[in-house]
Amino acid sequence: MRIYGTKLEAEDIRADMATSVNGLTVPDTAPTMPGELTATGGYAAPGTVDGDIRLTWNASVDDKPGVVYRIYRATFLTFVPRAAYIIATVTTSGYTDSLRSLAPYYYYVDAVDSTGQASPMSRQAMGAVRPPRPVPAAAYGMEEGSGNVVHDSSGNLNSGQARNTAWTAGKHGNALFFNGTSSSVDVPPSYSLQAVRAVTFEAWVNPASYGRPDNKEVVISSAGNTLWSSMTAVWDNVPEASVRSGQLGSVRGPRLPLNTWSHLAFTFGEDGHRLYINGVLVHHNGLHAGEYLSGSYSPLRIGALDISSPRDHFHGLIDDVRVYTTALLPDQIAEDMSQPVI
Ligand SMILES: [Ca+2]
Ligand SMILES: [Ca+2]
Repeated sequence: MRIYGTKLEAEDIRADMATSVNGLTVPDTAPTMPGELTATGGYAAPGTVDGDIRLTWNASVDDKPGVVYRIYRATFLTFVPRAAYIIATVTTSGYTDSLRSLAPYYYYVDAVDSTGQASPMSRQAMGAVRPPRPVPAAAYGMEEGSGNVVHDSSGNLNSGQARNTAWTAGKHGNALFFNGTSSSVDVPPSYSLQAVRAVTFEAWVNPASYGRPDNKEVVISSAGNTLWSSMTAVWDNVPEASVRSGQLGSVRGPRLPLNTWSHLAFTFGEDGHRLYINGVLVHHNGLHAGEYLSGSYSPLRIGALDISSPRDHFHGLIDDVRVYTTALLPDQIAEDMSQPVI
């Protein structure tokens, strides 16, 4: 402790901090433990099992600049971090571990200061590369802006024919306006659209009205009597989705606002039906786990029901339609929401 009869300047205080009262140098302190270590696996590249795992942690605090971090990695949970496991030394609190595979990896991080003192070891984090992201069976950005062909950008050649629609500004770029009485986009059946065990429908919708009370305002429908979905404004004007003409029940959400863009996503898979609005799960019906769709050919219709004579027409704008024959996970739906179909 020091007591002065004068006011010290900052440099004097720092000088006092660095020396003890008896003139000895104050020992350097070790860095604090790197906090909140997380390891987040990215997707493997298509056709591979290789991807990146991103590590982040909270920076250590030390009394001097020049702290570096040592990253330890192993493939088994019980490993004890030591020098042989160090894969990298970095100066910032983040690291991308590239070209990992699908098996889990286990990590620790510690900090070393300019005098060689090490912090306590971080807590362990586990991360794994995710299997390649599902690719759509069909994806429509509706960017054409003229003509009647609506191109599929999935690579599966499932282009559609627009009937009685109008091009207009959309959620992202252009979109199609559906008049509520005769508009639809019709996509012929194809092998790539066969939904056998699972399906996902996604679209941005901007309803202009809820239509007649008996109108289902269909956004996407597919597979005739096998896969059926009406995604906005069923009998009481709320979004609803189902498969097999509703034989396995349905999922419903709160009414969508008119003249406003909302993102709708419907998934059906081994654990049932899920309906998401703006990326938020609003209804999960898991009662029919283990039941699957039939493998029949699957015509696809946007903006109307997929029967030979279209009905239950949607009124308003539709943009960025995606169809998968897998059930997307919630974070994958959020990714699609944030990215236009290109
Ligand atoms: Ca230090
Ligand atoms: Ca668009």
